[in-house]
Amino acid sequence: MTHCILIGAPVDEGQRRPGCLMGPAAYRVAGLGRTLTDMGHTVEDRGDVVPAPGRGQTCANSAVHHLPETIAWTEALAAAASTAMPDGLPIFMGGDHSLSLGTVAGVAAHADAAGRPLFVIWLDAHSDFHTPVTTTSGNLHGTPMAYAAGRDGFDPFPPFPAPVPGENICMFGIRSVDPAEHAALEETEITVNDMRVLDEQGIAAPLREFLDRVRAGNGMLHVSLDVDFLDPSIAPAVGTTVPGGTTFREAHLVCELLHESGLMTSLDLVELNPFLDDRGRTARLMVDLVGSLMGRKVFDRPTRAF
Ligand code: Z70
Ligand code: MN
Ligand code: MN
Ligand code: MN
Repeated sequence: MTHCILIGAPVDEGQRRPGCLMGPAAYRVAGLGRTLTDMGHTVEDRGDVVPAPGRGQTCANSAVHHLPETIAWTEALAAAASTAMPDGLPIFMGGDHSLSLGTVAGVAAHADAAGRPLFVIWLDAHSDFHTPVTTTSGNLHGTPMAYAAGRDGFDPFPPFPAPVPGENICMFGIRSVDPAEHAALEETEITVNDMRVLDEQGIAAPLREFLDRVRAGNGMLHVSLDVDFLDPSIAPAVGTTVPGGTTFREAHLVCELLHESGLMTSLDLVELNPFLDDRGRTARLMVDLVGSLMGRKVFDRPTRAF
C-alpha cells in the first residue's frame, strides 16, 4: 500500500483559457482521495500550494505572458515536491502543464540527493519542448519538458537542479509538435512515441521497453499525465483538443502497465479545465485512471515477469 500525498496546483497562467485553476477542486469533488483510500492506500491532502507574488522578471520574447507568476509557481511547487518525496507518492492535481516546471524540478532535486537517476514519461498530445525563447504562443505550459531536459533559454527561471538526460525521457501519445520543438527534439536522445508508433506497435511494447530501461537504471519515475493524451471524445475538458488521442482502453492499459512496473514515484495530473467539462466526466475519467495507476484491476492475473 502506498502513502499518497495530494497536492493542489491551481495554475492557470501557463495558457489562455481560464479554468484549470478549478482542477484541484474538481479532483476532490470527483473523489480522488476516496478512490485511493477505498483501494487500501493512505491519503494525505496537503491542500493547494500558494505561490509568492511575482517579482517582475521579463524576457526578450514579447509573446511570453505571466512569466513572473510562472516563476513563482515553479519555485513554490519545486519546494512542495521535494518536501513531499521522502514522505510518499505525491500526486499533483493541476492546473495547466506549466506546473510541471516546478514539480519535475523538485522531484529531480530529490532524486539527485538520493543518488538515483530520474526518468520522466510524458503522456501528452504535445511535446511541451519549447523554451521561453522559441515559443510563439507565449503559453508557458508548452515548455516544461525542455526545462527538465536542461535546454538553454530559461534564464529568468531558477537553474534546473539536475537536468534529465534525453535517454531518460519518453514521450507518449504525441501528435502536435511545433517546428521549433521538432528541430530541438531531433538533437536529443528523447524517445518520442508519437501516434504513428503507437498505431503500428500498440501501446504495450514501447511502454515496456521504456520501463525496462527505468528498472535497469534503478530509476525513479515521474509520470506527467496531460488530459489531452486522451481523445477529446472521452475527455472534453481541455483547452487544446487534439483529435486522434488515446482511447479509454489504451489509457487504462498504460496506467495498468505503469502500476505493474512498480516504478512510479510521482504523478502530475494536468490540463483539466472543469469549466469545459461535460457533467464531470473528464474529472471522473482522470480519477479512474489514477485508480488503474494505483493498482485497480478487473482480475488478478499472472503478468509478464518484468
Ligand atoms: C503549442 C504551444 C500545449 C499543452 C498545448 C501547444 C502547447 N506547442 N501544451 N497544450 N498541454 O503553444 O507552444
Ligand atoms: Mn492573468
Ligand atoms: Mn502538456
Ligand atoms: Mn498537451
